[in-house]
Amino acid sequence: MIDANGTSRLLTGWNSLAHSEAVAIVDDDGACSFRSLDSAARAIAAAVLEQRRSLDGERVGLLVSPNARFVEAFFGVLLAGGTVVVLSPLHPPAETAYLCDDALVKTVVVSPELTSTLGSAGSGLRQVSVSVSVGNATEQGALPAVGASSPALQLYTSGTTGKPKGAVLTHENLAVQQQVIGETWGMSPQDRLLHALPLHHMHGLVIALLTALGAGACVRLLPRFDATRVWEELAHATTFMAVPTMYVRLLEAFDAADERTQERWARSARALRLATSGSAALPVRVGQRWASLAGSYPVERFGMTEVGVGLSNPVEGERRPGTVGLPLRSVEIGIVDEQGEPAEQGELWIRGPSVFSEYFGRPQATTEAFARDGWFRTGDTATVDACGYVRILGRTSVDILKSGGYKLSALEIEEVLREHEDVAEVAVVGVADEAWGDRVVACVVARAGATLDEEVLRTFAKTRLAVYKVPRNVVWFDELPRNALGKVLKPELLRRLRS
Ligand code: MLC
Ligand code: AMP
Repeated sequence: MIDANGTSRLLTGWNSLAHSEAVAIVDDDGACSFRSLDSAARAIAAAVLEQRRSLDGERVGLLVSPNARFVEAFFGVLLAGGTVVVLSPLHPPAETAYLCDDALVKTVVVSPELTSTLGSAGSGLRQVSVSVSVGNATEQGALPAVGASSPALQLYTSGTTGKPKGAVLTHENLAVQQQVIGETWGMSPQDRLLHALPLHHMHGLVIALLTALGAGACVRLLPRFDATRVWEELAHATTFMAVPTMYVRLLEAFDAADERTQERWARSARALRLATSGSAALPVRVGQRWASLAGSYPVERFGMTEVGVGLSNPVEGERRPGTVGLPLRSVEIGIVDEQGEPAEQGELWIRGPSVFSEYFGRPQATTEAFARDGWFRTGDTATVDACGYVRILGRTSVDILKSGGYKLSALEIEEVLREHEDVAEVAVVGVADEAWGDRVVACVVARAGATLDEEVLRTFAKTRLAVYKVPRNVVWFDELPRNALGKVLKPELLRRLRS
């Protein structure tokens, strides 16, 4: 349906590239042009539509490996008028089942090699193979018109209330991001982005993949992050986007390499037009070490699932280590105290056309996420320096952690650990760590007489949670420090863990 804001610029942008023979994706199987991706996307659209005229925003799950097929499935669902919900093989069936239930997913587009990871979550879902024949392609005229305000993507993000929430991003939200991030970072068809980020989050999917494709650039999609492979592939890239943990890993691999390899790798890093860091704070020491090899400090920027990139250091101009730079041209920011009044240091608020519309099926959480006049509360504490560069000082909630760039809810992890019969009490905290940002630690009081150990508890958690949410360490306590109301004192726990 076309709405008051017109048709989807995301899809008109895609259609304008659809006849191009330029290479859009290079994966481990070879190169694909925009034209061939578009033909396959139309075949997927026909398969998910099944004779209907439009999916009218219906949520469709994507459990597709990170290669050209992923892009075909993504645009196939959008061309059919659907909303993409990205699933991940990093999730156990219990978590996939939760996401599908919450999003009311009825159809999943699946890579044949990932079907088994659906497990019990697959029962009751219609499964469409990502490799449907291009001969099925729906003619251009048969595809529905999709409006700018239609939902395009539902990304799951952890919050302070237990289970992850589905942030609904419209076609216009994504089109604005493609345009403004592309402009800010000077993305062009001459770029070749090296991509090793997971595709079930904002960074890998929108900030990296969609922005590059929207600019007509080529994306080298790696099946997963592997430091040596990334170094080798950098020689063919102009652009690289990563989370801080990846820079830490790259520097470790560099230090372990022989001198000739180091020289070669450093040459590739120096030849890059742009290397960005985001999703978590880049430790200044790590950024400086990268700069000593690559000749320039990574462009650090701030983003969120609900916003996309909000602020960035400039590509041309001064990059200030330890800051996330200046607001993008589409973004307004405010820094406010607890009463919502302007303050030198306080919560960062963001407003603008890239900000999401709602948490799916959670009107109360949506209302709470916004302050007056459409300001989105980020939950980050920030301050601005004299030149307008913003510095992120931390989160307003001790229960939101960032590990390797993934946002995690301590409460969600605690709930799962509490299901183990030998756990009497549990509190999950993030211990500051240069490699991970927050290292997730479970502080556990075991039931009397139990013979629980760290590995048993981690294995138990892995059957219920994505691997990256599973605490890296378990520390045993006789009792947890609590206040008079019985609430666990997490700052006190962290102090004890440090001592
Ligand atoms: C992997 N592991 C993690 C982890 N990633 N544990 C905690 N936190 C993480 N982030 C676990 C593995 O399951 C494994 O567990 C062990 O660590 C070693 O695995 P590995 O193979 O060494 O790790 P690897 O798979 O290489 O993963 C590291 C990583 C990955 C940095 C590549 O974490 C990653 O891709 N992070 C990106 C997250 C991201 O894209 N966030 C964007 C959110 S959007 P075990 O038990 O087997 O030892 C956003 C908006 C914005 O934030 O601004 O961008
Ligand atoms: P997510 O919900 O996964 O999109 O994570 C968004 C959160 O990541 C933000 O609210 C910040 O806490 C954090 N974040 C993103 N980029 C940065 C950065 N450059 N520095 C510090 N924190 C960041």
